[in-house]
Amino acid sequence: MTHRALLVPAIAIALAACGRSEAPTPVAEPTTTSAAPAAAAAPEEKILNVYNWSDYIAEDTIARFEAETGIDVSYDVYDTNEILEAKLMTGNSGYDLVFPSARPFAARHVKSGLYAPLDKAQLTNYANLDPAVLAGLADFDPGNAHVVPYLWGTTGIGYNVAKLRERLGADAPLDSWSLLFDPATAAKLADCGISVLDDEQDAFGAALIHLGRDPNANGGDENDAVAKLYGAVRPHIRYFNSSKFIDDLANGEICIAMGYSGDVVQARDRAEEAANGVEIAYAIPKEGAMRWIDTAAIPADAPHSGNAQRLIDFLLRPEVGAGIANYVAYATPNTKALPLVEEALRNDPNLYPPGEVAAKLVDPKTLPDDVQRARVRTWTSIKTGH
Ligand code: SPD
Repeated sequence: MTHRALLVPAIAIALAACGRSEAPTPVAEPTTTSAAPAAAAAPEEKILNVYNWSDYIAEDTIARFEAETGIDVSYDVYDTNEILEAKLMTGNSGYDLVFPSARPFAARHVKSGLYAPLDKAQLTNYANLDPAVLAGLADFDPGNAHVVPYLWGTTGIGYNVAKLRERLGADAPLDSWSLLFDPATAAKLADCGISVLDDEQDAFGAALIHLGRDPNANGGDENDAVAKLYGAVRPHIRYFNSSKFIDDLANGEICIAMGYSGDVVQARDRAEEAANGVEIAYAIPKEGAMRWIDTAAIPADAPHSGNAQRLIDFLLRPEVGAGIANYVAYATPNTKALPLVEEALRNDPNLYPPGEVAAKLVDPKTLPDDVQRARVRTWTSIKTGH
């Protein structure tokens, strides 16, 4: 495997710093969704360019695929949907397989004709996918023609158990958004380090849930309410970033993070492996949390779409899907992989939430364009502090 970038590419960081995390200019009209199936009949050169979230695949997945197929994989990573979207909107990204979150990202990409239709005849393992998950994606992708569910999770709180107990006492609840949004509590945690995701959708969602509001509400005073909430704790937040918190939690550099479920568990595991005495836990706050699903899709201009199909099919194998779910601690939508997932993960209510926990989870909706743009503007000003 070639790593074009092991970490988030510098160009992506530069784009983000330049405010490219704002909603991109909408693509004018859907182009076409009736192009030829993704897998071309002619043999392709044995190359595949993959662009995935960081910390989102098992150590050996790509090496195994390369050994089996002889396809040389170049594997780049990003840590926000906005970075991926900016590349796709620019066109000619060179990527053959990407992993957008379903709503609103994959939904608007499908609408804009950014993805090639899948050739399901080539996807021999497609039937392994949970039909309920597929049905949940079909409203924006009729017939599940373009995107394949990859992994899902929630956005909650990762924390250093000892440092929070030291500062908040033995009886303080550690499963509440108040840890981040109550100014008095955040002030007590500021010295040991608070981080927040650079994820407008989930950061807004968490704030609105804390305020007892609907994370998908629009048309009211949500932007002002969210800006005010973050404004009150902004001095206590060390940084906004969606991947750095994993190592920082594991090393004890920060003590609390708004984080993605599997990433926090990876932080816990890294601390355990380092035997550094840091104990990390993940909580879905009792007030509720955002739940999301990430998908795999082939850009319409992918140079090696046939190879991308082969990797999708490989990822859908039960043992491969389970290997990934075990390694990254996110939930798999692959019903055949699920029994192969380690029991400790499968039975963890924070990772595979049972009914009563799931009832508190909120799935993001696609908001009207003007509402979305206003949210992104508000989010940018929250982060920059002006
Ligand atoms: N390190 C992998 C993180 C994946 C998060 N994807 C979903 C983001 C939803 N806002």
